[in-house]
Amino acid sequence: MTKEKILVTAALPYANGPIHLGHLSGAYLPADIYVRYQRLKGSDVIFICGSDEHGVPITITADKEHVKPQEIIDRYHSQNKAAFEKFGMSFDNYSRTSLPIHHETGKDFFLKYYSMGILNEKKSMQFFDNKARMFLPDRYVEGTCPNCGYEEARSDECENCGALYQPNELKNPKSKITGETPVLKETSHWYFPLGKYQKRLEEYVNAMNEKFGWKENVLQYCRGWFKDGLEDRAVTRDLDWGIKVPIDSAEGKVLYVWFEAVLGYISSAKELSQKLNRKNLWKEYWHDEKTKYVAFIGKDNVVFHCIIFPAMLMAWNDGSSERYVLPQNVPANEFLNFEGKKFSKSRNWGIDVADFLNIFPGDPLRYTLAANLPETRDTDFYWKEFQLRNNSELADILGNFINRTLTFVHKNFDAKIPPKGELEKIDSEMLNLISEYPSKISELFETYKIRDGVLEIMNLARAGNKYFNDSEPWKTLKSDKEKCATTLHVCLQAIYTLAELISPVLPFSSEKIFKMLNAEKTGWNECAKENLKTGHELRQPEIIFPKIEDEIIEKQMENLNNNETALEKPQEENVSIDDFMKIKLKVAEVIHAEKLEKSEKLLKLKVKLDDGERQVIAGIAKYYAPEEIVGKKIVMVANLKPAKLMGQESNGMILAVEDENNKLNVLSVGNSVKVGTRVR
Ligand code: B3M
Ligand code: ZN
Repeated sequence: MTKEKILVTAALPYANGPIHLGHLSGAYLPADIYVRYQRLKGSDVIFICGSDEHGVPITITADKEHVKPQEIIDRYHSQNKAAFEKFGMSFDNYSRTSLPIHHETGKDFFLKYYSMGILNEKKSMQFFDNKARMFLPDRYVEGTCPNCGYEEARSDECENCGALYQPNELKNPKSKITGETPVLKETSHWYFPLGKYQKRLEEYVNAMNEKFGWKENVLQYCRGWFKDGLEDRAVTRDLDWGIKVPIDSAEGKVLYVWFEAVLGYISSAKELSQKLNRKNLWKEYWHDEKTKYVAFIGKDNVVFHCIIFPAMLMAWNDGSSERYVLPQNVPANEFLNFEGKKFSKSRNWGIDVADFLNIFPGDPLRYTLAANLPETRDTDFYWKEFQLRNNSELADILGNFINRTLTFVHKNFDAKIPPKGELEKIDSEMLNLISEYPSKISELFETYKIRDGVLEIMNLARAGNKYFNDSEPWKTLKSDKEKCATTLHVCLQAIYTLAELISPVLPFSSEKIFKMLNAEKTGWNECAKENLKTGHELRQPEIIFPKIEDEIIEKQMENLNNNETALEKPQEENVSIDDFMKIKLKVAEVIHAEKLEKSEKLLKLKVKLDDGERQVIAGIAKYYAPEEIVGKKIVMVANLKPAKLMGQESNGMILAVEDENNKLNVLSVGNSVKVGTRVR
């Protein structure tokens, strides 16, 4: 039988800050468990990752610290690489996008598209800083929002009120580099014609989903993008940090970071080939259509991995006989929060991976995260839960089962595997249960239900404890030694199987268990067989999962709360009823809606109120087609100061809420409510 060839990638973290537990839960831990599992299955798998070292945020950090971007990426590349190792990530290669091999790869792709004639060059107006003599990326320009007057608004979007506008509408623009007023100047960029691939992409996503079952959350994101319609995307930027655009007329331009970052998966595999001195190794995976390619990412990266990257590979494949495989599955996770709030570096909310592992080394973190992976919805890390999972599951269930069995055998059977005598019902049932486990867990891991798999493995340890209790070996030791021997024999088989099945999740602990068993792994499909022969000698048992005391956890919680820096936002204050009543919330009926030209996000609405009709510009175009919103009775702020958005008058604001899929839902009321009714 030929082994299945599997290529696994995990999102390349930005070398712009330390990774945190949320990153581990989102992409890295599930990827590592999956890869370790596949290796035990005997699959031919390579596991690829690396640092994403370009992009504007890195240059901003460098500016802030008055150092070169190189210094920032060197720092965080080595920090993150070390943290991953400590956490037990088993990448075959951890590369960097600043390496020449990656720059060449990025340029190759650009030139391929360029020579195929599929890139469009388009002109646009962008802010230019005369003093710094450079075009300013959006995040380098700040000004006053034309809508709400917020003074730190971005060049085309206001964080405060959500308004979107053209750069020339921003009032008082300032360059964040020099503080000078930038001027609008024409520049040109190359665009990848994503829209042309829409039909093929939809077919691709549907086909993969039918064959391999994509996750519902991932499909929803994709469908949302398809529904809005894919548009051309600029693949170049005016910046001097990144991969230089490899054509003469592109002085001062680099490839857009997302365009080249995804190619890091290819260049990292190339680097692995070099390191192993097997020049074509990477091609054996990337250029073999039978390769199963699985890309692990967090939910914010879905569009890049399910739409843009596949389109880029399709485009390459159209123009080359060396064809790349597309992702067969992209099992993206939702987010992990920390004690009920989003991780935040600036607010000091959360904990670095390295710091965590210094205090709690080894597997307890992997277990807690794995048992609570945000596979279908956002989840939270809580210190108390971490303690509970360690103490009541790792220590009291798994650790206890192993420890009581091994100590018993050491004490009463001379540290040797006792013989299996005649089997009673309870023994055969336990052996049966053990034998079902590898395929049971396989089914879950193969379908990316990593969390369920982990919890299910723990159930085998639970069953082991129950079997031990029900068999009462401490009694049969005196009354029926043969039966007692059988019980311990079966318990030891269970421990062997557990040690192997849990090894993708708890690699460090699994190693310790095998050491105590004085045995080696046999592979996933063999691990439930009788691998420990009667008479085989065991080593000294040790406690694998020490309990974590209350004080230690309390100290962590205290640190967290003490270190949290107050939000820059003003403290929340109660408002008086008079204040509230100043805002006129009213029911209005949408009588007309149309897309606003040149805007992906805005709909132009005509609404009817008790005092007549008016126009409102609403940022809901991604979520509602015009015909879907017409006829709805919605709730709006009727007395908001008029504003101009993209040159259009807007009189009022429509209320909406975001659901857990980040989709905006407009607040609406039943048809029996009259237009103009106040909401209070
Ligand atoms: N660096 C974004 C992130 O870390 C980005 C991923 C790149 S994957 C090619 O979320
Ligand atoms: Zn604003």
